[in-house]
Amino acid sequence: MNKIILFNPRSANKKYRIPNSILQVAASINDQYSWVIVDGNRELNPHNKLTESITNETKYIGFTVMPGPQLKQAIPFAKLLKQKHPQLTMIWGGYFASNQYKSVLESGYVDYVINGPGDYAFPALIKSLEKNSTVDEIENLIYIKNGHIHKTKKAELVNYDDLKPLPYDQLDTMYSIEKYLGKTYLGNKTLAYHSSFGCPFTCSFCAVVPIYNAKWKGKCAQGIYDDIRLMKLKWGADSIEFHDNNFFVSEKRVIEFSNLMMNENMIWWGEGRIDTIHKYKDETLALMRAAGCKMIFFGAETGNDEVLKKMDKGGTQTGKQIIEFAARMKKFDIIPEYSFVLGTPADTEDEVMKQIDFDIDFIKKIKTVNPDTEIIIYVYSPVPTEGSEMYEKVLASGFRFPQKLEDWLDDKWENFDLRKNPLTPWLTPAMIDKIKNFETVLNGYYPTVSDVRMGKIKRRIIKQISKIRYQNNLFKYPYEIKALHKIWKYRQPEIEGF
Ligand code: B12
Ligand code: SF4
Repeated sequence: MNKIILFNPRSANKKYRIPNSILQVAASINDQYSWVIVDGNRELNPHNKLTESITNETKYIGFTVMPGPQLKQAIPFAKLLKQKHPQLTMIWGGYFASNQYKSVLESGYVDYVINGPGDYAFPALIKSLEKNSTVDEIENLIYIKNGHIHKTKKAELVNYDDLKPLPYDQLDTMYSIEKYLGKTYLGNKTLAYHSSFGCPFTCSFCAVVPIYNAKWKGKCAQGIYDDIRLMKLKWGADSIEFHDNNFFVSEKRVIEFSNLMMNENMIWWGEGRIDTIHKYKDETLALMRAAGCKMIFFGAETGNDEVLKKMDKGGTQTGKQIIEFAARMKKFDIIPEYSFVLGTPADTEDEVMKQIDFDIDFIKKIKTVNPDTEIIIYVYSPVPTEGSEMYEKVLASGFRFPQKLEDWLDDKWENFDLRKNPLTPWLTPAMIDKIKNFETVLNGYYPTVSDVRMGKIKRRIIKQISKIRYQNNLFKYPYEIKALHKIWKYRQPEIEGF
């Protein structure tokens, strides 16, 4: 008896997390309608499970969709379900759906896209559809009206403290929560937790920007702590991954949270900005570490101040600061996990290549200052940040997103999503090779600490093998390192998450 089915398409082969996106949507309707979650990560045959879950009472089916591998189930399953059950209303949400709404809606098998947070939009939509009343006034909605795509007004940011609690107990009856708390570098039972919406910045390569327009709102420290305590006492969570786009916006919130966590003996990780946290007082950094903060993910992006400007990185981040901050984090024993975006557009091919060389050299400098710094390398993949200088350049170069939803299933667009090969006209194969080969050698010389299966001996062997290449910039054809990565199933946090 499920009025609503909520589907989380497979996103991870092994380390799957609590499906927070779809669970938060379930929370929004929990006291009003019957629902069931189908988690593609936990099902051998999710399509069968979806079909079995459809009862006479089922009227709505919601998919959460981020770019990349989730599309492999999302697209064909939505198409098949709609063909077989045309009476079902198909609703998509999540970053892919919000940013690529045009191809999603024009596919003909998705009826509504929730544009950003669904906490109020989703129950409002269901209520209207149940009453057969107009949906035009519902904020955060995109749909086709009279043959044209119609976007309703964006809602003010949701106040996180007002949201209904996540229905963990109900999820546990469908999929055991314990199995969602996997082993990571942080602990044996790591909880994925999301505590804020948006981000106050407007980096022109970032998919958060078109959805949140430089706004951020977070749950209060006490509320986060209460949830975490519950997960610790009930299911034994011993560590936390914060999935916020920017967990550290408010120093006050971080101090309050750290004070609460002081005696919990739990390790935690989150994402933040270098310039924001560089402004934190020394006492705050020491407090965070004492309270369990062991590693923080930062978008370093590039060491070139000119490119940082073009990226609209905002704030005060500079190349000099990125290096200084890596050294500062070492003092506090917090590992900075720096992500770089290589291969941004420039006026000439020569400039693009010079920029790649510059950043390779810059990453090596960071490693000298603080060898513990984890480096994540992405190749720049455009997101539709309309109006930004960078996106204008992208369009001028001839780059276009797929027009048809099913085109996203093509291998080349999957590589695009994984930020591995972005199909951007200004990047030549030689440039991609250089970035990839450097990444392989870097991961050989400095294997990520987040690969918990890789023991000391393996680390020593691969480091030794990669040494001459790394020290002498001999990055071409690193087949021997690639072979070891393959045999040892080296895990890349940039694809599989932390
Ligand atoms: C967890 C996570 C993952 C996990 C997947 C976890 C899982 N499901 O098992 C892993 C680590 C595997 C992953 C991988 C990737 N991810 Co990811 N991921 C996230 C992360 C950190 C959290 C998602 C989450 O739980 N959010 C919490 C919920 C509550 O928020 P939400 O998803 O926005 O949901 C709300 C609304 O969007 C809406 N909504 C969402 N779904 C639905 C569905 C319906 C029916 C409705 C009505 C509403 C609705 O309502 C929700 C409540 O308000 C986000 C960043 C973020 N902060 O969201 C990135 C993020 C979604 N990932 C991103 C990317 C790019 C990827 C990758 C493709 C690439 C990469 N290299 O990182 C890979 C590959 C994906 C894959 N394998 O499919 C980007 C997407 C950017 C873009 N271009 O659109 C994000 C935004 C990170 C970023 N800032 O760049 N990811
Ligand atoms: S600071 Fe991070 S999350 Fe915020 S807009 Fe920039 S890249 Fe996106």
